[in-house]
Amino acid sequence: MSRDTRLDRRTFVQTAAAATALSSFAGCLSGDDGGGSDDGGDGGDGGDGGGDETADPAENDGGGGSPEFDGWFDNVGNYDGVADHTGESEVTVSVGAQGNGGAFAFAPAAIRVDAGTTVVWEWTGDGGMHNVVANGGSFESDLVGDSGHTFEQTFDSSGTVKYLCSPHEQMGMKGAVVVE
Ligand SMILES: [Cu+2]
Repeated sequence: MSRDTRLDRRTFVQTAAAATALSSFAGCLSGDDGGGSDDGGDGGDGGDGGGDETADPAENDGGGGSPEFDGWFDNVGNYDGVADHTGESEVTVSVGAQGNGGAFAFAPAAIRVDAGTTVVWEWTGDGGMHNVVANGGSFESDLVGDSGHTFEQTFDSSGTVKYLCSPHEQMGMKGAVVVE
């Protein structure tokens, strides 16, 4: 009786130990391989989805921030919205007004006018030599530094015209005319 019982227990223990060792061994192998590749796959998919979702709002925010100017005024210190000059046949913009670390500004930087309005840029004489150059080259003034010098342009078609001063563009001497 007792011998049989001992034998049965030893057999059981050995079998159980072997089974445990085997299943642990197999479990480790299958766990590492299966778990590793599954996690990698899921992580990759999640990364792709996150990237797409992040990119779309960024584009929307950029467009919504300044839809008319596409970041044109991002480095223009004296930009303060669009000055409404509709209803006027002639509008004057200062060239060499204070701003952007010296007399390196157009003022107002952005104006809204009716189609057919003549814009007259008038040099203050401050800040050295300036010019008025359309972004895209549709018009360009002389490069001068004289107080009282003027340059004019009549805007007949609606749309937004961006312009800059060549020597001081990088400092933020830029402007825009929004033609209704
Ligand atoms: Cu300038």
